[in-house]
Amino acid sequence: MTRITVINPNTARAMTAAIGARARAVAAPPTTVTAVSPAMGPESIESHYDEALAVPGVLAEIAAGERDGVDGYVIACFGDPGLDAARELASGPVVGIAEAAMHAATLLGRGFSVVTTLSRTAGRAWDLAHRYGFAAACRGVHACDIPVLELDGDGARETVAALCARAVEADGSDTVVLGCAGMAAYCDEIAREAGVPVIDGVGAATALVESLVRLGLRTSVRGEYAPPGPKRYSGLLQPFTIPGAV
Ligand code: 5HY
Repeated sequence: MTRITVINPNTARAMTAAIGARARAVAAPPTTVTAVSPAMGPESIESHYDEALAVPGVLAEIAAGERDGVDGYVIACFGDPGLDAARELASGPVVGIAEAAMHAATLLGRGFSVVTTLSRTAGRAWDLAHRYGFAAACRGVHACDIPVLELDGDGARETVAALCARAVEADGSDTVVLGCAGMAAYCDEIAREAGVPVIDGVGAATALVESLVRLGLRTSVRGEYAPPGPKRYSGLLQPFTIPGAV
């Protein structure tokens, strides 16, 4: 049995439940999916400050998963917060939803548009496209300016769907990447209206982690993702001390 933990880095429980439902809809038995939110962190992630403060909670969930023998992880926030640090802690694969969605998009078309939440998060999406090697494939990033926790509100789906259609026309792209885990619930509906593949990172990342585990592939422990060495952390971070610190 493959055990995947899908981490919603924000603390919005309803969003975690929706993310878990989407991941379970994609995973195939005998894979089991557990969706979690950290006990600490921002209620939503819409700024660099939010993202920085989400990372300790993500790492705490990875450490808990390692104690429990979890096979792989999804970081279900479009900024992929803590992804590299999580890979230093995890023995199995760790995949971020932005990373997964962008990879999937480039397998389905030559150029993709990202439709995200607030305009201030667009730079992060561009940064990730460059980091993951998709600067040329990312044709545009468009913000619907709906706050993360209002994406399940009246009219939000319609607003996102209309922006997806406009983005494809404006960018000349042939796929759309949804730039928030909170959009996962209406990915299929939007895809039917958009007329192009619309990729939700929660589903893409879950499928990727499941496939990597099935292939027997794990995070490399050589080089940059080697486990962190023994070290003391003080104050609120004391629980993150790496055993073996003198
Ligand atoms: C997300 N924030 O997927 C991102 C989206 C964003 O709380 N979950 C969040 O706007 O960056």
